[in-house]
Amino acid sequence: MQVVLSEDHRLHFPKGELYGGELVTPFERPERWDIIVNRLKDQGFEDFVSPDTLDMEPVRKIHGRGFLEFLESAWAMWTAENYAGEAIPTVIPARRMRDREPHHIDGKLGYFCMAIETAITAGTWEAAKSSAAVAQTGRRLISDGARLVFSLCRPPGHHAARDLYGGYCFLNNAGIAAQAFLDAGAARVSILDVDFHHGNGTQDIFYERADVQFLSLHGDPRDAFPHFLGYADEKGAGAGEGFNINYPMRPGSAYDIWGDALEDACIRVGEFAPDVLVVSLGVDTYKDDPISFFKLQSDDFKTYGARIAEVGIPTHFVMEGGYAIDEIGVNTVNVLQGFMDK
Ligand code: OKP
Ligand code: ZN
Repeated sequence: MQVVLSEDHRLHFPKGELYGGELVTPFERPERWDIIVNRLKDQGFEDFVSPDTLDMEPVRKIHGRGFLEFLESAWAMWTAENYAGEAIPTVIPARRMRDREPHHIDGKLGYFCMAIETAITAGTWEAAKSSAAVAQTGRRLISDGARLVFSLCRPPGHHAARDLYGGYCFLNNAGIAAQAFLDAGAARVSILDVDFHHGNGTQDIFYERADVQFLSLHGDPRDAFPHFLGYADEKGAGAGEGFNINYPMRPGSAYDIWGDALEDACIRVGEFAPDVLVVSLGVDTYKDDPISFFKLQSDDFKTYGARIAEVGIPTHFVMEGGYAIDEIGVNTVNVLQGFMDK
């Protein structure tokens, strides 16, 4: 199994995340990557591939131009104000306000943000681009014939919408990979999002498209972040009608419930018959995850990796979340080993 990764993820490490009214060390931190790499090495995976240079073309197809310009310039605009801390919005365009991009960085941050726990720092844009390049390179390896590739993206991507960042995400890595597969000749791509949180960004990007099927297993939005998307009645619109499938689940859900949702999702992927399956792989479904409420055990990750393999389609795993740091390596690699052992 080839694993694509880049040390450049370290360029993004904010000191603060607004959590419970305090600035805490972010749950999404560089150490997550180190622990996954250590587990991969322990288990004999050493086929590490560095990313190719980022191709902005698929990025521009799924993200808005103004949004990309904002991400690129946000830190410079923030420091130009002589602010002492990291870039966090304070004002949000809430209901009945105007949908216009302001000039001032305080306004721009709110305009492009979907959740304010996520700070922008000096290295954020470079790290976000390296993460997208990792996903693009995984795409190339699958197009070159691999049955399985793991793109160890960091920062994650599935909350990043066409023109929104937040939830630790800036560029939608899985979406960029899916778009690149289509650009390389694929007719259809499925994105299966098994992260605990709803992949609102990926859903948003492909909601009206028939060439990308999106399926997400996640905590019920009434109880779980991102709270404002991810209900079961969101089924796609226009040409995309029927190609968006959500599986919200209640607090405390364990593998008996989660595995049934995965079973249904795998059947739906089989019916769609994509050329490639992109898996947004978050392991925050684990029972001890500090910010999530599902109850998967470490062995369940092997079980579901094997079930995904049974779909029988070339599969590109793209890393998303997982914050039980001590077990993030075991749980992530269990999915990949479950897939390979099938
Ligand atoms: C990113 B990914 C819960 C606060 C949630 C943000 C979570 C972002 C998750 N009390 N804060 O999907 O793993
Ligand atoms: Zn998550």
